[in-house]
Amino acid sequence: MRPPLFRRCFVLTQSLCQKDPREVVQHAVDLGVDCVQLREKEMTSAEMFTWGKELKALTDQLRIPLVINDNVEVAQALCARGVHVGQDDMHADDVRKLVGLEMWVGLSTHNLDQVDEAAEFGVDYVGFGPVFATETKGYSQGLGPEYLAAALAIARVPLVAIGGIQEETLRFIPDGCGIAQSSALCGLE
Ligand code: TZP
Ligand code: MG
Repeated sequence: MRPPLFRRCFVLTQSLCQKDPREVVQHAVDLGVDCVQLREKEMTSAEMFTWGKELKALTDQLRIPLVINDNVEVAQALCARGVHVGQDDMHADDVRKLVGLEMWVGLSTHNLDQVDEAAEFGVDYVGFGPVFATETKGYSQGLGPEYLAAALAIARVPLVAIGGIQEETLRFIPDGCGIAQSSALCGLE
């Protein structure tokens, strides 16, 4: 298996931050975050581009990669390091054709079949979850750490666990698995 591209990704949504998101990013990086994914479901592309440009300058300065959730055009316009899509977004295969081989393509997965087929789409990593219950996406139940271990065992590309990963749940994440966190980091004060 290829080495992971990052170990701890901050899934950043401006409105979830308790203080200036730029300060939150800086704080998160001090805690060991080595990738930022910009996830702004409520913004127009223009708003996302404006905010993303500022964030890109910051992540460049901090020397960590910036990944854009869902919006391939914004990812390209920002020269982001990667783009992350879900099962209901543009198909990962088509994203790859659009962005070429340089940009990372990440894909969210929620079961073993999706993890298995992701490698065929030429993605660079998969997100897998929700591993635990999370209010961020309204899941009252997670898939559980055993299912995560099963996903990791069959994954042919690096796998990143997501959903409800907090200080208390971190110990259930197996070695070799990356993590992605939203609320735990957006809530930094
Ligand atoms: N996909 C599955 S759960 C989730 C996403 C984007 C949200 C994760 O957020 P949190 O706040 O770290 O539980
Ligand atoms: Mg999506």
